[in-house]
Parts: sequence; C-alpha cells; structure tokens
Amino acid sequence: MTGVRFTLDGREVEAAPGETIWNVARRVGVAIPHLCHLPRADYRPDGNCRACLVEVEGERVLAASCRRVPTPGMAVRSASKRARRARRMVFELLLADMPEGAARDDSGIFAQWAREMGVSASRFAPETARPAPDLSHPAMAVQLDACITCGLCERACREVQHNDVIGFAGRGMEATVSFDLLDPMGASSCVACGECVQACPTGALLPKSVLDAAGRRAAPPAKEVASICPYCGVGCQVGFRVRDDRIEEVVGREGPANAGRLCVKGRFGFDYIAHPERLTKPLIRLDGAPKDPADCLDPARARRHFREASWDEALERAAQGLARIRDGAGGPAALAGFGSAKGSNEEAYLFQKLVRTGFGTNNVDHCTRLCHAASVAALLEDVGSAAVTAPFTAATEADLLLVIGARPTENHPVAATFLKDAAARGAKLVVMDPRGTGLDRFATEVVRFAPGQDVALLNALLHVIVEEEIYDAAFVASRVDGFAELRAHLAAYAPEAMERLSGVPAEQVRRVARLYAGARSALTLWGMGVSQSVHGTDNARALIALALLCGHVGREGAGLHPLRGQNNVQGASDAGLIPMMLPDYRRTADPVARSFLEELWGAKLDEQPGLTVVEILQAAERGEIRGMYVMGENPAMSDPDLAHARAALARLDHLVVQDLFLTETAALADVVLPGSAWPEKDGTVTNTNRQVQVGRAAVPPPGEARQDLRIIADLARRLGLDWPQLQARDVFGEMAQAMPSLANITWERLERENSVTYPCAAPDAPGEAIVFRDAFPTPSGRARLAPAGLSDPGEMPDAEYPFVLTTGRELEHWHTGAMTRRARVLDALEPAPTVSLAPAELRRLGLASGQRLRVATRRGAVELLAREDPALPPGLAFIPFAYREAAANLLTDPRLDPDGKIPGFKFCAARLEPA
Ligand SMILES: Nc1nc2c(c(=O)[nH]1)N[C@H]1C(S)=C(S)[C@@H](COP(=O)(O)OP(=O)(O)OC[C@H]3O[C@@H](n4cnc5c(=O)[nH]c(N)nc54)[C@H](O)[C@@H]3O)O[C@H]1N2
Ligand SMILES: Nc1nc2c(c(=O)[nH]1)N[C@H]1C(S)=C(S)[C@@H](COP(=O)(O)OP(=O)(O)OC[C@H]3O[C@@H](n4cnc5c(=O)[nH]c(N)nc54)[C@H](O)[C@@H]3O)O[C@H]1N2
Ligand SMILES: [Mo]
Repeated sequence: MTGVRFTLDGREVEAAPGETIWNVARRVGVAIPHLCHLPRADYRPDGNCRACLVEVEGERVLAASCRRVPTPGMAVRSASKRARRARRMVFELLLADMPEGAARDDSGIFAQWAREMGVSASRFAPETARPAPDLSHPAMAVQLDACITCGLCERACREVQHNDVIGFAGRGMEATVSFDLLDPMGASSCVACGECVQACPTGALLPKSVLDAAGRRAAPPAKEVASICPYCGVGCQVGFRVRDDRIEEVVGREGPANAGRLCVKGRFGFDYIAHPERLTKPLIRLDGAPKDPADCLDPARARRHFREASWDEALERAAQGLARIRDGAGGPAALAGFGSAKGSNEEAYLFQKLVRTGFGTNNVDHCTRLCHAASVAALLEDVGSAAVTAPFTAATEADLLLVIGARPTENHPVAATFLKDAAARGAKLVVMDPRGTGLDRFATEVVRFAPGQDVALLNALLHVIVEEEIYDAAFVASRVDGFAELRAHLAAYAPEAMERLSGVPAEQVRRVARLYAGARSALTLWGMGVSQSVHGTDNARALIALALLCGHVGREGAGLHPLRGQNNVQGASDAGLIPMMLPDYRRTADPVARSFLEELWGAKLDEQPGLTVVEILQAAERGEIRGMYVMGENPAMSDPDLAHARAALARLDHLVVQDLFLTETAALADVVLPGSAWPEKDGTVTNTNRQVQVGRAAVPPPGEARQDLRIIADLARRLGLDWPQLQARDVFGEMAQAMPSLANITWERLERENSVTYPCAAPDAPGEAIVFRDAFPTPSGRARLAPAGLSDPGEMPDAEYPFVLTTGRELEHWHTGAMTRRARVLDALEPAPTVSLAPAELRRLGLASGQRLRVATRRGAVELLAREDPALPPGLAFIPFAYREAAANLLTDPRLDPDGKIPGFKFCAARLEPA
C-alpha cells in the first residue's frame, strides 16, 4: 500500500489510501477547525458546515478538508489568508443565530474553535426566530437556538446507533432537527443512548446533569477518569467526569467493545451511587428483632430493625457468627457465600478464596447460576470451554448473524449497534424469539416460535441441514465427533413434524436452515431465552450442534457467543465463584488443581463440589445451611419462588450482606456492611468478549463505606486467615499466578492498554479474539455433537392457569432495580411495574393499557399495570423483575435444569385478572 504524497502548508506529507486532508493534518499536528465532522471511524464525513475549508492550489473554490482526499502532488494551504477568512465567516454566521452570541456549551467544539479563532461576536443579525427549548426528556435538554444544523446528531442517531429517531424537518435555512414526527424528545421513540449529545458541537443537545440555571454548560469539563461501565457484559469504556467528588457526566471512550458508544444506563444511570439511601455506616440487627420477609417490601420499614455500628464491632460480629457455625455441629458445610458479578475480578477471586479456605467449603456461587449456567454446561461438554469463541464485534466480518433468545437492543444495546451495523452493511440477520424484538426490523428472517420449544425448532433446522447434506462435511470430518448418532437422532425431527410444537412453518425452517448452512461465516449469539429453561442445557446443545455442523466456529466472522450479562460475570466465573470449579474451571475433584492451589494458598481444599445458588437457599430452608455471606447480589429479588427464598434467608442463624443499599436481601441480614460502588474502585472486569479491562476509582465511597476488597480481607483475617491488606493490583498479581488464562496480562499492561483479550500468547501480542481455529480444548481436541431430545418446557398452562408467564428485563432497569430504581433518569423513564400483553389478550380481559391487573401463579400473586405490546404472541404475558412492589419472582417456578441447575425463569403457568 503506497500513500499519496502532497504538500500541506508547504510541508511534504503522505496520506494513506483514502485518508482525508483533515485526518492527515490532525495526524501531523496541523489543527484545522471542524464542526460537522467528528473524527471517529464510525462517523461519515459530511462536509456540510464549511468550518474546515482549505485552499487547494489551482482550484477556484475552497475544499472541505474533512471529505477531500488528496491527489499526488497536490498543494494544500490550511492557513492561507483566504481559507482563514472563509472559516471565520462560517463561525460568525453561525454565531449570529446563537443565544447571547455563543454556544451553549462553553467547553464544546464550537466554543473551543470560536475562542481559538478569536470569534466572539457576529456582524450579522439573527436569521430566524429562536426555537423554544424542549426540556421534555428526563436526561437531555434540546435547545435548538444553538443548533447549526451540522447533521452530526442525525448521523449519530441513524448511522452510528441505528435508532432512526432524529431527522431534519423543513428545508434550507428553515431546516430543523426533529424527533420522529416533530415530537417533543421526551415523547419520541428515543432510547436515550445520548450518542447525539456526545456528538453535538454546540450544546444544542446537552445532558441535563451539566446544565446551569440558564441552560448552559459553563465551565470546561472537570477531571475525567477512564473506567468501564458498571452495567452489562458489553464492557463499554467510559470516562467519569468528576467535579468536587461527584460524577457530573459520563462519556463514551473508544474501547474495543464500544468504539465510543454508550446506552442510556451507562450514560445517564450513574447517580445511584449518590442516592440518599446509600449505606454509609455498618448496620447490626437489633437483638430480638424479627426477620420478617414482609420487610422485603419496604427497606425503610426494615431499617427500624437495625442500629448503626462501628466497623470494628460490625466486622467482629459478622466474623464471629460465621466462625461459630463453621466450628459447630454443622461444620463448614453449613456455610455458604454468594459472590458478585458486579464487582471486580480481584474481589471475586478473594471472595471464593475466603469461602474455600476461611469457611472451608465449596458452597460458593453467584448469579451465573441463574443466567448462562445451562450454556456453560453445554459448552464445557461439547467444546471444552465456556467463554465465547468470538467477540460480538466479529459481526463486522460475518455474513450471517443468528440471534436467538436475546434482545440485545435492550440488554446489550451497544453490542446491538455492531449487529445493526453488520445488517446495514448487508449481512443476513436471523432473529429467533417467541417475542418480537428491537432487531426484527433489521432482520432477513424473523422466526417467532412457541416459548419453550427451542429444541423442536433447532432440531428441525438440524434435520434439514443433514437431510439436504448442506452441512460442512470437511469440518465435521476433521473437527467433531458424534455425527452418526446425531443424524440418527434427528430423523424424527422433520420440520413438518415439529411445526405443531414450535409453531414455525416448515417452509420457513427450510429457508433458514439453507441460509445458515450456506453462509460463508455465521456468528451465533444467544441469551436467556435459550439458557433460562428447565431444559436449557438441551437448548444450548442443539444450538451448539447447529454451529458445529455448519463449521461456523473458529474462523473470522464465525463463532459461538452466549452474550454474558453482568459487567463481570465472565470474570467472576473465571475467578472461581462456582461451586464445582476452582479458578479457571478446574474441577474441585481434580487432585492436581487442588494441590496446586493448596500450595499457593497455604490451605486445605475440599474436594466435594459445593451447592449452587438455588440449592443453597433450598438447603437453608431445610435448616442445613445456617450461615451466609452475600456480597453484591440480591437473591431476595432475583431467585425464583421468592416466598421460599425469602423464608430461607430469614431462617438463617447468621446472614452477612455487603451491598450499597439496604436491599430486600439486606433487610433479612444480621450484619450489613456498606461496600463500594464500581466508580469508587480500582479493579479489573472481564466482558463478554473475554476482554480484561481496568477500571479506576473516580470518586471516594460515601461516609464510612469501605472498599469491598478491604472488607473481604478484614473478614478473612477475623476468620483466622493470615491475609495481608492488598491493593487490587497485588491481588491481580496473585490471581494471575492462580489462573493460566491470564498469562501475559499484567496490571501494568492493563493500565497502559486499558483492555487485553485472553488468551494472550505473549506480553506484547494482542489477545486471541477468535479461538479454536485448529482444535478444541477437549481431551481429543475435537468437539462433540450432542443430541438433544424434547421435553416439557416447564409448568404447563391449564384451565386454572391458562397463560404462560415469561420474565426478563427492560432497557432502563437493571435486574432487581437496586441500582437503576435509584438512578433519577432511569427511574423517571420506567417508574412502575407493568405486565405486557398482546393487544387482543388485553381486550379479552376487558382492559386498556395502564389499568391494574392481577397476575397469579401457584406460588404467589402480584398487581401491576397492564401494557399493550404487539410484539407478544397471544397467551404469553411478560413481567420484568426489577420492581419490589410487584416482584416477578414471587411468581416464578423453582424447578431446575438437571445439568445447569438453572431455573426456568422464562416459563410458568399463570392466571390474569383485572385487579
Ligand atoms: N437493561 C438491562 N440489560 C441487561 C440486564 C438488565 O437487567 N437490564 N441484565 C444483564 C444480564 S445479567 C443478562 S443475563 C442479560 C440478559 O439478556 P437477554 O438474554 O437478552 O435476556 P432476557 O431479556 O431476559 O431474555 C431474552 C429473550 O428470551 C426470549 N425468550 C423467552 N422465552 C424463550 C424461549 O423459550 N426460547 C427462546 N429462544 N427465547 C425465549 C424473550 O422473549 C427475550 O426476548 O442482560 C444483561 N443486560
Ligand atoms: N424472574 C427472573 N429472575 C431472574 C432473571 C430473569 O430473567 N427473570 N435473570 C437472572 C439473571 S440472568 C441474573 S444475572 C440474576 C441477577 O441477580 P442479582 O445479581 O441478585 O441482581 P442485581 O440486582 O444485579 O444485584 C446486584 C446487587 O449488587 C449491588 N451492587 C452493585 N454494585 C456493587 C458493588 O460494587 N459492591 C457491592 N458490594 N454491591 C454492589 C446492588 O446494589 C445489588 O443489590 O437475576 C436472575 N433472576
Ligand atoms: Mo444474567
């Protein structure tokens, strides 16, 4: 590749093929103003604002340098008098229409350049009447008096995030930014990703959190700390902008998983850490105060049962209670710990080490059990490793994307932008889900099927691929075992035979099978719809078989990607917060692994695998587990069949909860320890793409709240372990010794590079984004095609409970609502619990949207507001589990998948009636 030589202000420079004059100038340190141009790869240069005009020798008109690509020998003058005067004129004209002669964002790109060029007043009179501000959205202020119609917001909304809300109404001088059909922003279909706000050069769009009373952002941005978003497994790199120890604004940084983009939670959901209900002192339950599950309904009520205590007293009380049980009749097996996928890798590692060596049991688990446990079981069985084989950004190279049982536009919104990018580029997109999803409008095929019938659908696809011999025969021959058995098994699964169960026309199954098998490279992404089922492992087996059969693993643009949920669920699992596995998935029964860690930790390890999340609570209800330590989890909201789960927690002799808030779980505790929120700590997290990323403390914890890492170590010492007080970087060092997967990743390297993918072959090599190119990490090096059979999807509807109830999430809320219901913007966007139903079902019940409805199952009942949702099929009702006043999990069924031990959160029988 040879570059193009030309001169810039008399200096010889070279442009890469396709590189614009503006980009070359920036690279060599020549500053040219820009407004409508955002120097990010995903923003197309538009050249409409003329702020970047330069003179090209021999050309009559000035050229927009953001778009113009140089030709050999071209002489470009960026600083000629003519170019400078033209650019000045552009700024003056724009300024004429702005309030008080300046932009609304004094730190924005427009104001910076205006200052730089010495343009502070305009010779021109305002052209048009100033539009009134639109303050209808809880998060963003629209003040179009400062708008220069540069179009960046439209590109942000349409081309970068593919949300298609912002457009231009009117023509020429009258053109104005509009949301949908000239709706107020707050009433539009805007999903509040804030991409437009981040792109706007003038402050016409600003986050409300930075505005002064006059609607301006006055001072330049305060300190910006580079960290990671605390919400989902995408792992967006963020900048926390801090003033006076308060986060004022969050901006997207260009991390490998987000390329500068964020979603509503990451950008606007940060103020939970400063909510008045934040715990700032340790609490101890008053002697004799009853543990009443009804307190879970109202933390304020629960608070009366506690008194504040010193850290010394609280830690001593916490440790003594655990030690008494450990050393008593039940022994270590009467103790258990739930660690956190919301904390750092270092915390997760120390937590499991504390339970294994300080409690003396493997009863340690975390929310992964309620999440991808079934996927993990199937992946370990079939390909030998549970992490993704390709990052979601492999969508860029894929020519087909299959998304099943996941709604990335709501739950992994920034990952969704990459999928939408791929579809816009021409990749095929197949979406399979019982409910309509936000990706449907980008899809080539939308396969709506009956809930719980994944095996029927997937086996039918497999049947067609085998029958029509369109599988990847070479891949099957060289890389996988079990083909003959699978083929025999599939004979009974013709799409015509499965149609009755899955509801999918055989013709569509055949079409999709050919599409998927015929793709050059397909990326297979899935979520909770596959995993959270009493036969979730079978669902995942069938899906994995589909990818293996077609050879869609271990190549560019191909791979298996179970979208990981929590910000650190990949890392917490890797670090060993799993009852049957030590760090790096080595079985507790493996004597080599045990003795290696016994040496490193200087402690004896139990070879018996421990109990899982739901099993632990069931054992607690039977009185077999007597003491628990729960950090950064809220099982009194997130576990199935809450009446029982809460009774189990209440029955414990000793419960220690370490959280940010007096959660529904903490309401049942004996000791509550106030921990640190993510923006308050240093530490690493591992995202869904296997990227280990580093977060840095931006603000201190409030009051007497302490670093989680320190609390774990303090408890360990009080339980008799000889642990020094370590910083995150030191713990990372020990962790890297315990975990071969972290080879060649050091704290120093992470500080330097912010993100490194594991596995990584050398200290200076990039990590391996795509794995299993030549072999699978199984004893034979080959993968396994595992046949999956049909079984009931769970508790079947009947005359008494005729509906199927499914549960899950909304864009704005995080799980049990502990964080997001305490984030002002998010709570304002989704303030109340709802049950969504197909319009026809709503009519049948004689209800309209917004009316109260009672939903009952064999386990409990809740009341919530009805919401009409045409994306739901008849017979299916959806409830998000974020609302304590109508906790979805009072309704759900605790039956477990036999292999993954995951409950079927997506399916149980329910009755609906007007309240
Ligand atoms: N906004 C937000 N984002 C989140 C979270 C959050 O709480 N809020 N949580 C994070 C976590 S931990 C996780 S695990 C992820 C989860 O992210 P997703 O996997 O997207 O989770 P859900 O929305 O629970 O369910 C996904 C889909 O499963 C479908 N489904 C229901 N029944 C079936 C079925 O029988 N078969 C199939 N194939 N599909 C079915 C539902 O219709 C839904 O579209 O999200 C993460 N991101
Ligand atoms: N009905 C139904 N139930 C479900 C699901 C479903 O789809 N339907 N999905 C399941 C899934 S996939 C998951 S992952 C689980 C999630 O279940 P949980 O993990 O129990 O839910 P969260 O609300 O994320 O709980 C996190 C807790 O950690 C606290 N926290 C946050 N950051 C920190 C920190 O830095 N330090 C400390 N000490 N605490 C912190 C929060 O305040 C909160 O109380 O829910 C499961 N339950
Ligand atoms: Mo999850």
